[in-house]
Amino acid sequence: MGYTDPNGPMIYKGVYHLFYQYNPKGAVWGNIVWAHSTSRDLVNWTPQKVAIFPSQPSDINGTWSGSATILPDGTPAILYTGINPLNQQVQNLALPKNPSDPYLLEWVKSPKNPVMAPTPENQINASSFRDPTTAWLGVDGRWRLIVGSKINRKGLAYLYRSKDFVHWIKAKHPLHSAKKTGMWECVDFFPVSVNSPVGLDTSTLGPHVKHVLKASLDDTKHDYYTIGEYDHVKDIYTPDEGSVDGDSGLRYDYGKFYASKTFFDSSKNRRLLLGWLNESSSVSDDIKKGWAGIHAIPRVVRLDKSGKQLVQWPIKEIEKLRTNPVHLPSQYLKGGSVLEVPGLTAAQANVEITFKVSDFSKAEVLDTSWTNPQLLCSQKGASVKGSLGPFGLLILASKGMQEYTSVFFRIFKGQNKHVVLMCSDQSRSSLNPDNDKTTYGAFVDVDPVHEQLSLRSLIDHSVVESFGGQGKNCISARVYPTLAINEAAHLYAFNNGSESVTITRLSAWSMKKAHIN
Ligand code: DQQ
Repeated sequence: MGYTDPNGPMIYKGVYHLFYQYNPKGAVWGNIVWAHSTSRDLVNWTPQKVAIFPSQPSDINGTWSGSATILPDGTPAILYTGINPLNQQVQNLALPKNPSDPYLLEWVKSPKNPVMAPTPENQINASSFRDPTTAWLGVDGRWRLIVGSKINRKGLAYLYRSKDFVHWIKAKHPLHSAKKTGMWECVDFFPVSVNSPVGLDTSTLGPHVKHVLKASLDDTKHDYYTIGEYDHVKDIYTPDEGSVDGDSGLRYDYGKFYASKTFFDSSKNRRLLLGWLNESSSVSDDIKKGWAGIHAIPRVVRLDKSGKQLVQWPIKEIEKLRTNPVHLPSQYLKGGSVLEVPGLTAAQANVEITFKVSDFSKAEVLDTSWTNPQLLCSQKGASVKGSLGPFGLLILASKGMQEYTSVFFRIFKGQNKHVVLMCSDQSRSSLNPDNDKTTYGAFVDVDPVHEQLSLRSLIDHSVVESFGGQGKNCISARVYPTLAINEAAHLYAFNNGSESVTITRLSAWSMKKAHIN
């Protein structure tokens, strides 16, 4: 069975709902329906019956991604992309059959569908018009939402407005567009607070609010975002200076993470991010194992103090799976040394490690041509000795080190500050040659002279989700060890630099199994 994009996440009457693009017939993409799961804690999930499936002309060839909006009377409405008999992408509305049911098992499609469609007048490209967002309510009482598209290589977010949520009119101008970015899939648009960590309802406007626009770029299969200003009178979004559109801009995650979507969790005043982690195994291995595609652990997203990027952190609820804590005392980790974290089910664990570096005199100089962090991480993998780093974790490691995934830092001397590189190196993760073992990496905006360097990794058999610099940098990887499995998996801290570093904190927990589908 295969699944991909998270769709329509919401909380309704105390129940979290997650729908997702699902192929009931196999571990590959196809036959797409909206499968449905519910949860009270975002950790343990109950599968429900398929919520939305092809049944009308406006979706007979597919029920693709979309979003939920909670209307002012509390009713949730779903807008999703349907594929019509001409294989055109159109937008459809569905409402719950019985709004008093907190599980929202039955959905009724609007007789007015499709509610947005490409026409000769609007000139929308009918094969690139999909994934409506959660709508927000303007001060003029009209709803707004965006739908991703492209015109040649220009990616864009068409803006639609509606008074009644049923009749939608395309605005003259898109909310935003950017040249040479290709198709924008699964766009997301939401406010973030400038001076508070709390999340905001999607319709929030105000002086202390910035907006985030995210596009899943079909060309690169990564989720990119900018931070900027939303002019709610002109209905135009402008990224801040230095907030770059497209594939040289910021990413939610520098590993695998796609087609993500946020929602406002009104029960805890936070904005949560859900994303799809696809496989790094071969299609034939996916078919053999019978499933493909998982979702990342939900993350809280907020604006960083700098105002220049988001920070993300796994939801607090995941901590209830923690068991058997292991806390190691603060200690030096000499250059060339390895330290096992004992007493863990290392194949299913949560580890938090913090490093302090005191002597920067030997830091390698950052060559001005090293501008691509992912490339730098693959050239300077875990086995390449440095001076300040690589130091970090060896995850899902076999006893003889035939297999391991390493997540680590390197510190360089830049022009007028030190530069921290964070890498997730999968090159030795498995003896199976058929996996994609690309190394991932990104620079982390922390000053190692004044701040300690923290790393948290959530490990779950084939998944390693790592958060560097308190969530300033996230890298998720899929790995398929053949030896380092279950009880044979180990976890180590390591330092392969010439200089010592201090581990000021090392806490790890085995993680219990959650109830999932
Ligand atoms: N997946 C859906 C589309 C979306 C794409 C189809 C992104 O709606 O653009 O399954 O992964």
